[in-house]
Amino acid sequence: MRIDIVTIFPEYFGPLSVSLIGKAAARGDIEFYVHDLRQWAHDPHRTVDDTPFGGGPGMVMKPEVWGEALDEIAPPDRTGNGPEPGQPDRRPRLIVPTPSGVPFNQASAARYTQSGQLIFACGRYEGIDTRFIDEARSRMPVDEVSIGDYVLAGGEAAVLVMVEAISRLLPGVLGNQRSARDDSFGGHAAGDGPAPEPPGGPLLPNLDVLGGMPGDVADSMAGLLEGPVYTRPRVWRGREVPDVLLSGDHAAIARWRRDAALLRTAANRPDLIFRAAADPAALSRRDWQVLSAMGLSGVVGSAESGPEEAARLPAWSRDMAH
Ligand code: JEB
Repeated sequence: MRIDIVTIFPEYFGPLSVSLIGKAAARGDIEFYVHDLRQWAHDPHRTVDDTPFGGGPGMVMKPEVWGEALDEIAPPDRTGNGPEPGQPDRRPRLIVPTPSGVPFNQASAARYTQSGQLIFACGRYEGIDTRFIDEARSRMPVDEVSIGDYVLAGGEAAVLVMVEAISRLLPGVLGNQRSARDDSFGGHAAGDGPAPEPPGGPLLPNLDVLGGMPGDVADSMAGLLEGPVYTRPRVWRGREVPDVLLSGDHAAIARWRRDAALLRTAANRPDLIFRAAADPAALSRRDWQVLSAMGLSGVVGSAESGPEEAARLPAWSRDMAH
């Protein structure tokens, strides 16, 4: 995959030469091109911003500079035509981080691994003149995305986050292909190929649009956060590793991990419990008993077990789930 990044702070992307992503880039599995936007500004001061029409605070990035950058990185003739019918869209895709974008998530990351070229446009100030986005959209797929509900000073940090989430899904980038699939949020490695839906339909939030792996341990945990993990020593500062993890009883270990994942999910992300509750296949009778025993993150106190428990989850979790 080729990744182009346009920014007024190219130094910000030094971390891309570090760790697994750096090694993948050194091998040529990912090609990074970090461009200084100011190379497309032609005045003596290399100006990239101007005052907003209509007034208001701050500055807005000029469309001409961004337009020239895109013309050079993705020439119009390479981007104008859509994909062949039935073929994946291999055109370069422009990704513009913005606080008003659609949420970027694990499914977005998995989808982006299918592109041959991603172009990230890092805004600063109050953002980029919207006519640049409109122009780009007439030439190629464009996504305005947000990495979360907080306000950054520019797109650079968001691009580092997205590039890391995407890169670790590329074949050969992650040392251990398995761990990309076993994560919370059901990521998988690109090139794993499609997988059948689990019985009862896709589990939530396995938002992985490309499918999971049959027989994958992640399948049993799809829709839940990861539970706690332990390594040696068996006792550290008086704190013991739970005996079941040393028992060699694989069924008991799987059940213990499932319970721990349920408890942590109910405590930290009740919205995910609510979503799982809407899927008849997602939670077993035993799962419901575990949730009831803890009072569904302290919200449900009943001993009954079944989807009716979901009605007791906080209203905000219902909103988040939809
Ligand atoms: C991304 C950006 C700014 C209004 C206020 C401040 C370019 N989750 C996110 N939060 N903030 C950003 C983001 C993402 N993705 C983000 C790009 C830019 C913030 N700003 C500052 C813009 N508009 C400028």
